[in-house]
Amino acid sequence: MRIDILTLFPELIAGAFQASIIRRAQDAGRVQLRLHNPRDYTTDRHRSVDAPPYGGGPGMVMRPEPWFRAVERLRLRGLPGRVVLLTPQGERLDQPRVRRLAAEDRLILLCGRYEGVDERVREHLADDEISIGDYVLSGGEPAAVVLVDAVVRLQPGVLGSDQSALDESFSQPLLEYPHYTRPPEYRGWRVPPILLSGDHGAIERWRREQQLERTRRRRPDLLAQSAQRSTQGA
Ligand code: 6GU
Repeated sequence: MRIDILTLFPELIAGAFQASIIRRAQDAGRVQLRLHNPRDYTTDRHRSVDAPPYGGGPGMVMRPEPWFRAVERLRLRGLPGRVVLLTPQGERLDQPRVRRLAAEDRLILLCGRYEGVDERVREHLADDEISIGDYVLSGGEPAAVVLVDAVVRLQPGVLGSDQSALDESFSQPLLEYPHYTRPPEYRGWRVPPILLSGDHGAIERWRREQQLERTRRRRPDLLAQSAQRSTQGA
């Protein structure tokens, strides 16, 4: 999979791609990540990427030309790609959408700044508009890192075992059971004895109960969703 990211601040993102799973996925050739700056696609002397809003009001708005030029240039080489604008006004990112995006051959991510992007970019360039939650970021860059991480770890061969992606929270969708490792007692806090019992059936039942109990307490909305899905037969 190939992911192109357009941002005025590539340095906000670059570091996140240089360690751990995203780094390994690139090294293994599972994913190609490229950063581009819309400023490099301006045509005026001042390389201007924003301007005051028509109709007045505070702040600046990002002009459409650099975005269109950049995307059109990128598309001259390779697959067209799905264009995703990261904006607090987008639809909320969740695991089903992550799965759909992960199945694309190419994504082109546009990182808006909070003050706004000319409406013509949304209307005529973006295929999707995505937000990562109900809070305000100064720009789409952290959201792009979140999206890339979520999508890259679903690429075949990226996680140690393909099972790890399936088992986790939101694929089911229940929260994870609690995990423990050595030592069996730390500062007086013991690992639940059942995990040391060797009784695999009992361990599996305990983990399932923990998942349900945790989800009921912390995220009852997830249980409501999965109940809804099962009555819809989906
Ligand atoms: Cl994608 N952008 C901004 N600026 N704020 C956000 C967001 C995106 N998602 C949540 N908050």
